[in-house]
Amino acid sequence: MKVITEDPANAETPLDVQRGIITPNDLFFMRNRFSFPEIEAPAWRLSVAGLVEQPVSLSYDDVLSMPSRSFPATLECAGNGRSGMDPTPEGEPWEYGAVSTAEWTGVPLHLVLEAAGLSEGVTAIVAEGRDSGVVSESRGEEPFARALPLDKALHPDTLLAYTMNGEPLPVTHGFPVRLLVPGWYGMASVKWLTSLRAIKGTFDGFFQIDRYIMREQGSDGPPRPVTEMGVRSIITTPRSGAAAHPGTHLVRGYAWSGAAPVTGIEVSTDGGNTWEHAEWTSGQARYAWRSWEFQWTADTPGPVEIQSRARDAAGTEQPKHSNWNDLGYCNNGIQTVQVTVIQ
Ligand SMILES: Nc1nc2c(c(=O)[nH]1)N[C@H]1C(S)=C(S)[C@@H](COP(=O)(O)O)O[C@H]1N2
Ligand SMILES: [Mo]
Repeated sequence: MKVITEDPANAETPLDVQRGIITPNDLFFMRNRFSFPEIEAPAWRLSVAGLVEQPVSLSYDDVLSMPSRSFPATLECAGNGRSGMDPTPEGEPWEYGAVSTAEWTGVPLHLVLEAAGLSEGVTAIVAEGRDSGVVSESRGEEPFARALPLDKALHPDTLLAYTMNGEPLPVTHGFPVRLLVPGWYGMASVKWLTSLRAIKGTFDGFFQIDRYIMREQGSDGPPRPVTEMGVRSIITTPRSGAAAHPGTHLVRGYAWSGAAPVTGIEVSTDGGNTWEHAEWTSGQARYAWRSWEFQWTADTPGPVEIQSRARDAAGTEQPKHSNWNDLGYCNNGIQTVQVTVIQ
């Protein structure tokens, strides 16, 4: 792993170790605000309360005994690629490896919410994790908590996830139970989940109103919460800075989008002047990225800029540059890999 900070543990998956669609658990990127909470499964409870008819408290075994679903989904940190923004905003200096994919199993969240019975007028579910710490001088200590709008909370693909690639969730990824909000940036997938609270109106937690919001340059509107992952592709081979001899080389990478499956992938080896179709090497999936490859023939010695550009089934094309914002989120702009052709 490429370690960004030791404690809290923040680390990205080195791009060139990624193979196939699934990221092994021990290579899956990690994003943590605080130190890991250690939870004993038998002592853990999930409380479902707030504006509900019947508050519910679930044990780990209760969750395991409920109907479950499994599917692969890509999780990307909203700060992935922040170091590629110009000027570089404050925050963890992620390159392009704060994104990974796992096969998740869990209970559709709506089953648990329906068991508690949501009251009339509920607009969001506040999901809170066991981890906490001082978030700012004025606010003091707060847990990691996020409000999920009701429609997304009730979507059948939003899970209380308890396995990752067929194993119980590792401590580092939210044991015993986390939210899995597929298609959305990672901050929505609250780890070490301990409480779900049905609310009406707004939630003013630090990670809701001071972080994971878009304050776009030149826009006077109120900040928007960060939600769905933008359409994006990354190049995993070659590495930026690599040297290549004249001849044929394989360019490889991944593409994904929160809105819809990705259906188009193109590569440019002349800094974005001309584009050619690359080949998918995995099938279409609703929430998982797809792998692709492209045969590049290096000829004239000198510097070459390799880029990739994805398009999703909703018709959205990956932009050349994303909108710069002071917290450095949602950089789905095209990545440039610099390679030098040498004799
Ligand atoms: N409780 C809790 N949940 C959390 C976080 C956290 O710090 N605490 N970080 C969030 C962020 S910003 C991301 S990108 C994902 C990362 O999930 P991972 O560490 O399993 O890759 O977890 C989210 N859920
Ligand atoms: Mo994140």
